[in-house]
Amino acid sequence: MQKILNYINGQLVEPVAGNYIDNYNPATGKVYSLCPDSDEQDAILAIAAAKAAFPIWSQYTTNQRSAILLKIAALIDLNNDALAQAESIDQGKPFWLAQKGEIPRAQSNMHFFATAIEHFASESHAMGDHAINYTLKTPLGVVTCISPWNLPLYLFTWKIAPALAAGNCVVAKPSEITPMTAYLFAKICMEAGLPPGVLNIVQGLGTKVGPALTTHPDVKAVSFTGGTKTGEQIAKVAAPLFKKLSLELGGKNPNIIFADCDFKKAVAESVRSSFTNQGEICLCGSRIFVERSIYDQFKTEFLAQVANLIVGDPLHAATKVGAIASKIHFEKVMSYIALAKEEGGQIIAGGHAVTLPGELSEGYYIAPTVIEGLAYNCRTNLEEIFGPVVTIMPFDSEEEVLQMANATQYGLAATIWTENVTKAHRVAAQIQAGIVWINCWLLRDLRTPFGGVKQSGVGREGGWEALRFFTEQKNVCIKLN
Ligand code: TXE
Repeated sequence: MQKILNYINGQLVEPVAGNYIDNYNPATGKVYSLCPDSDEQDAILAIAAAKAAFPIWSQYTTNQRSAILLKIAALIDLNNDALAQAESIDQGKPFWLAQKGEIPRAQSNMHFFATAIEHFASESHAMGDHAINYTLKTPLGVVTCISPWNLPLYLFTWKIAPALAAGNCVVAKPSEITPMTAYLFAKICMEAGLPPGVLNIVQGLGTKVGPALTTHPDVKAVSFTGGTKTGEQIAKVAAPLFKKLSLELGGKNPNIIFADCDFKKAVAESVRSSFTNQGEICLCGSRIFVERSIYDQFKTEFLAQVANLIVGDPLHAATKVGAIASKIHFEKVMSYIALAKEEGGQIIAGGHAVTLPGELSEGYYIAPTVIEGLAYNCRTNLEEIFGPVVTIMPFDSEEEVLQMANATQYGLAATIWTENVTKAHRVAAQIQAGIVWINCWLLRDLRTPFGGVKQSGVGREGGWEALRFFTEQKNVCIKLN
């Protein structure tokens, strides 16, 4: 049985206590590897290694740091298909999604910040001829990056790249549900010549290693992506210690379809935004609001396309919906389908688990599910399900749909379909969200600020925002005469 290892001080090492947890392949429901069951000792070793490496790494020029990060990006590209297969087996997503989307995005994350850092300059402000200010941007020191199981390598590198580029040393904690590609990434970093201790990866349960990674005095910042509840726990322990915090949390995103939309595009893209990655993307549009005059037509066409989505072996090219990432999450999603029925919803597509033949018979599969007839403010429409489940409902006015869309505790993303540009801008301005897509979904420019409002998180990632988060700014003012 393959043993995944921690990556500490430039070495692939066993957890100090020698304990491991089973790592499942969600497509088969079988254990296929072992993940280190690290504890506080491992976290402390990793933090110490990062601290020891910081004087060296922070003194590298941006060009030297950039060169190593570019090598890592090139090696991700070289290993794209192997990483994609590992990701698909570990997380349950279709191989083609990892191969064409997520692993190339991990490469882009590394490449983007390897080049951005070369243009992240200090600023100066002259006060007439009697004084001048300059603002230095210096790395923080040791930072921790904690990532979830839905887009494992994609989100892992999204945090690590800016942190390293800015000159910090990192202790990273991938999800215990999807440890594999972080382990393969460690090997890539060793091959690229990343100096020992600059990046350290501690595998295992967040509840076990998390507290040390979020409260240790040498940790200057915590960048977290995951559930809102866990974000709350981390904030509770890290905020009183005045650590910088970036929290990217859950979402319950509205997908608003006006009658004057490009109908064909709106339907096709709504199928994509509902069920890509089994709906396990916090940016998915899980609440579909359709203007009443086209509601029946949209619903008919939408359901026809949903019916064509093949639930299958994640490694098969025809599969559109793979396995749910874990048994626990499978049960959570199924419980929300049951709740929707209790709340008076009608299941108009899916609504059940799928049993596949042969060695996949014990895998975790759920049919793409569409539910109508629910109140906009029932639990099913307010709480994050994070699976292949969407609700659909009509609306009669802009005011009504804005009130329903903004009714949740979340505010991450929103999608608006209309060909009326004035309406698009007006509605986008009133949606409570950090990201709004108009006539598209998940179209990403890495320079843009990424993050949510309300209980979808605090802070922004991406572009200069990420580099600002991972640096301190010091203003020096010099009197000239
Ligand atoms: O979260 P958890 P999950 C959200 C998504 C969903 C959730 C899925 O909407 O709600 O994340 O991720 C570690 N101290 N987003 O269920 O449990 C844990 O080991 C320190 C939003 O995995 O929060 C794992 O590595 N760490 C996002 C990580 O936290 C702890 C995009 C996340 O686990 C910990 C993706 C603790 N006490 C998912 N407890 C966005 N907005 O971009 C757990 N962990």
